[in-house]
Amino acid sequence: MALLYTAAPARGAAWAAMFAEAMPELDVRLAPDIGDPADIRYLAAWTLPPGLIETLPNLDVLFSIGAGVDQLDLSLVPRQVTVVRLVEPNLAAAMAEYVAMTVLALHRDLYAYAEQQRAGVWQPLPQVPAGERRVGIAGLGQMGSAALDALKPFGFALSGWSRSPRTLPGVTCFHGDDGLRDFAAQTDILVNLLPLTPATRGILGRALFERMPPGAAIVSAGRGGHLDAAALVEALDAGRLSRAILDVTPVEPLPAGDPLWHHPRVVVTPHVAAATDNAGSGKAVLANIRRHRAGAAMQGVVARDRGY
Ligand code: NDP
Ligand code: OXD
Repeated sequence: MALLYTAAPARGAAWAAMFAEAMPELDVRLAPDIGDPADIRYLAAWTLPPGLIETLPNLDVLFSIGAGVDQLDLSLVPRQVTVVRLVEPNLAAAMAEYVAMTVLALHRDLYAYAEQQRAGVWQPLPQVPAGERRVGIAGLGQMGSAALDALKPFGFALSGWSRSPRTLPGVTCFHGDDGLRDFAAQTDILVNLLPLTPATRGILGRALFERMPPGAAIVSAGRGGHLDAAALVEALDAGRLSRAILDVTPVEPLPAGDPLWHHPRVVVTPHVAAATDNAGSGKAVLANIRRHRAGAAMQGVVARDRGY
């Protein structure tokens, strides 16, 4: 019985050492050293190397190295293979930090003060109490819930949007396509933590921006495919939106010369909001392999019809 690992080599080495101790009966193979493909029951990947999955006749589970699975072409994955995304506390904790950092920076005008400093301007801006700042989280899963927990102590007026109805203490919850309209209309800072699916592709676009209150800001740490970059630049230039903080961009790395690099009201970080942690991801995958071998439900199983 073997696990084939096909992503960053340093993490592969860390996993191999960890698994050798915790589950010696599992042979961890680091691509391209596949050995006998018939031994491989588990595959761990960020993206699928072309032509690989077809050569693994006994594959049971495909583990994503990240929380999202859109980067894996699931049409290549045989129906009998279970796809599992990463559910791991360090990932959620890192996302909570990123959201707290960016929301507070927007709320307290940090970027405006940085601009003023560059211009040598000493000018206090009006301070809005947190309770009057409406922060909306799109996506109320592992990432969204951790972000809400991090924001609660500041006293923001919190709301959230999901596909199915949710009830969360202290959070005004919206759901579904109809709920999106009302959610957007009452959100000053919108944080995107959605998975990328056919239903969410391009969601950060003109229709949404037009529903948001004038001067609203967005933070996107979901996926680049959520964003219509031209609509964003148009909304920023028209003053409809005040700022955008983007951890994910339609093309990654963001190409040289892309207008997002130099737009004065856009901040770009290079897809680092929550990086997969070597030890934490290894522990999570190991725990899921144990569950699978015991016939128990694994954590993070992807509903392939929903795409997340
Ligand atoms: P989950 O699957 O736990 O949560 C997804 C949430 O999105 C759920 O609340 C779900 O609704 C909601 N959702 C899905 N589709 C829709 C829709 N069509 N309309 C409204 N709501 C929808 O995912 P995670 O929280 O673990 O991760 C979310 C995403 O964050 C990942 O897919 C990945 O793209 C991104 N990510 C980015 C990272 C980075 O470093 N930038 C790091 C980690 C993750 P419901 O509750 O009804 O199911
Ligand atoms: C993820 C990511 O999906 O790092 O985990 O983006």
